[in-house]
Amino acid sequence: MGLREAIQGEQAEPVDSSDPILAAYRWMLTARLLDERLAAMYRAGSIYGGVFLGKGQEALSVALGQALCSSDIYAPLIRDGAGRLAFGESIHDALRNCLGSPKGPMQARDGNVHRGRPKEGYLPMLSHLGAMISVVGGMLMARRIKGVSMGVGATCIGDGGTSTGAFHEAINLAAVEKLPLVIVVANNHYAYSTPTSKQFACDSLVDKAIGYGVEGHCVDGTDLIDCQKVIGKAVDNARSGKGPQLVVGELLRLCGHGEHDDAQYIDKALKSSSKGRDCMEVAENYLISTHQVPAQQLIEIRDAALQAIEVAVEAVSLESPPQVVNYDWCALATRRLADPPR
Ligand SMILES: Cc1ncc(C[n+]2csc(CCOP(=O)(O)OP(=O)(O)O)c2C)c(N)n1
Ligand SMILES: [Mg+2]
Repeated sequence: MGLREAIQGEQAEPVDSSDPILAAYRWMLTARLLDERLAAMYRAGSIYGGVFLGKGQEALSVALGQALCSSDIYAPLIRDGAGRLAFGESIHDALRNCLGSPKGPMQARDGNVHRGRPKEGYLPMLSHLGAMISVVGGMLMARRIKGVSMGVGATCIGDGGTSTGAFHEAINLAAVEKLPLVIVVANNHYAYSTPTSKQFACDSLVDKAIGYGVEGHCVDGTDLIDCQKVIGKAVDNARSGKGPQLVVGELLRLCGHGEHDDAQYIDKALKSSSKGRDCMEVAENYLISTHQVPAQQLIEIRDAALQAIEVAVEAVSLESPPQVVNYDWCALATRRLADPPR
């Protein structure tokens, strides 16, 4: 059973397979509005820990979530709200993690970033910095050894994450094993406040692909249409036996590292360059001027997304808090967490 079937009834939006561009826009917008709502709740003191947003990365993120099938493996990172919705996560589940509801996929153990449903091939991240590549690679190897259909395994990483040993070891082994693995790098030009010039010396991150013997692709991460085309091709390549694919999206994080960070260190020239474009505005302009979608329809999509978020906020806020004293602190791998109660 895929994620979408497992959470039936709580999806953000129905899938509009007749128009994948409009479907992607819905998920991007819902993710952006949900992020804004989470930031407001964090500032109001309703969310403990951190809140990390994906503002500016929605086009790249959604294109991967949308290119996958429900039987594939998907390991998103902290800025992948749009991809999560496209893969089938519900707004309710996203909120449950942040608000500490035991009905959430991680049963109130974790904050907004570590959430998933492993049984459905939707993995909670261990770390932002490269750990998930080897987890996805390991799951693909397990499927191969068991002789079950492998599908595609996909994960995301930041520019900073590509400098870690975890990244190197995992992509190297995936290449040797010719795994159907897609790694999407969101090059937002900063790892927290460290610029790319202090992270690596190659001209472009995609240059790393050839060193590992994998296929590399560049994409304008601010352009939904380009993201859908390039990531769609990378996923098709992996599915048809061409081995691991590395996709590097150029964009900018349009917010701080987390909501505690004002991002004043981001270079002004970069902000006003094409990399600093807001992918939501780029998508809206395309939808209206080229895709012939009436502006009124976009307003209706926004209203519907806002309403869906408010309905979910109200419902999840009423869910009982965890009874920590009586809680059975069994490990993640046990059946109870892998299959949370509905
Ligand atoms: C081993 C380790 N060191 C440091 C951190 C703290 N940390 C989390 S994300 C991050 C920056 C990651 O930058 P990048 O990979 O470019 O991703 P981005 O935040 O830009 O999406 C850091 C330093 C961590 N989680 N794990
Ligand atoms: Mg970064």
